[in-house]
Amino acid sequence: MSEFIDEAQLHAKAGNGGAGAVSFRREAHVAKGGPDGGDGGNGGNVILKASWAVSSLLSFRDQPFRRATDGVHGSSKNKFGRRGQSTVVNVPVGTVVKSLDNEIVKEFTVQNDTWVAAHGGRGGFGNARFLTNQRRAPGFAEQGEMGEDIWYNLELKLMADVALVGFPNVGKSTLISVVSNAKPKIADYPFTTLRPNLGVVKVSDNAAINEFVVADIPGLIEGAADGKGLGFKFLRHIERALVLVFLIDLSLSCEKSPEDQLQILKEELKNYRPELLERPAVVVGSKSELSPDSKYPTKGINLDFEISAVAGLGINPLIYKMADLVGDQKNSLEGGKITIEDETLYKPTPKGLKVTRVDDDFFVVTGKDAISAISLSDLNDPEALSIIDKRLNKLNLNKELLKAGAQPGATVEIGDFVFNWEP
Ligand SMILES: Nc1nc2c(ncn2[C@@H]2O[C@H](COP(=O)(O)OP(=O)(O)OP(=O)(O)O)[C@@H](O)[C@H]2O)c(=O)[nH]1
Ligand SMILES: [Mg+2]
Repeated sequence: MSEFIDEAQLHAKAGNGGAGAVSFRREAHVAKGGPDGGDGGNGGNVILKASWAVSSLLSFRDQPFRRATDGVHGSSKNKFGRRGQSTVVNVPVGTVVKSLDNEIVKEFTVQNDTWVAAHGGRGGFGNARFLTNQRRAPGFAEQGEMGEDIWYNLELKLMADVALVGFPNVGKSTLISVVSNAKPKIADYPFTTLRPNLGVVKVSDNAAINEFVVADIPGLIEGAADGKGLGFKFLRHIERALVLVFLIDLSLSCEKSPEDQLQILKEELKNYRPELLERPAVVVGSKSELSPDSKYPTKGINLDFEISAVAGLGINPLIYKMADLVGDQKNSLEGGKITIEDETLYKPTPKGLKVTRVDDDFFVVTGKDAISAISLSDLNDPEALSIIDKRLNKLNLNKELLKAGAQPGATVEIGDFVFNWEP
């Protein structure tokens, strides 16, 4: 069913790091005690986790924004700020995560696989961290880092969890239209449906899974396995489904008795692939309101459910049964592994430092590490400046500026911090 691609966007915003505190111990006999400003807490991450509980990207289409909470600022007496809470977001197994320029950054192929979509910002150091023998009273602290704020494209090859199997005109499309978001064509003649329709069925939170995908497939007729009607082309879609629902027309005007319908359907599946009959299956009678007596003798078969999609009868118990069976099947899949053929290319977010030459004597420095290096609370404090200087040296700023063609005296901008460069 590779033609069914579910697409959505994710906007992941991780928590910001809390700022470090500037504080000094209060002591009765000293004007200013030693520095005791605590560190800020780290921001929470936005984490994606593959789960069988979800089958589609529908929830992201409803609302793409997922965020984690900020770290708390540090405070006096060396108190650390609490770290922000991470948010774990379930995505279907099989989800492919792409950057906005459509490069694959992550594929979820295994149940419970986790990946950080947006990293929380690091909490800033409090002024107590900057105490040295020479620097007895640091009057500055570090700002918290901003949490990552990233948009992604999500893609999923939708695979049916449940396939509706039945003769033409028994009400398959009507059923999917009442249980899911699918809006297929419905009409009172056979072969209305020419291509499979997929719909996502949402179930309430206390079920084993939150949602599952149902496929409404063109009707099967006798001889389908040998290529009669439309059925053969679509039998392969049934192969991938975890659970089968045999839909049997109970209306008295139906040409074939319920018994014949079920027998022929099973025979066709068997001729196509005998293993299909071992798949968990539910036998459902449709158009029940047209079958006057529910014990009508010609039914001749054991029905698990009787429903009327038009009158809305018996639908919920069927939904829960399908959800249970799908949940069981997913749990029993070994390691929850499915195969995805596309190549994985893992691209971590660029860190470090980058120098861009704007003109002969103006250079802009970007990069996560460069921004962190200058994120001290007081950029006028000479001691803070010497720390920044050391950090930028470590990142090889001088070398990079030289490479970019900077001359001594050039103006260099890093975030809000602008200075004249003296190597
Ligand atoms: N009375 C009654 N009619 C129903 C019910 N469910 C479906 N129908 C009608 O049966 C006809 C066929 O319904 P579809 O849902 O198109 O049937 P289908 O199985 O998808 O048919 P194909 O796509 O041709 O295979 C339509 O006229 C529906 O309105 C029901 O519960 N009661
Ligand atoms: Mg149909």
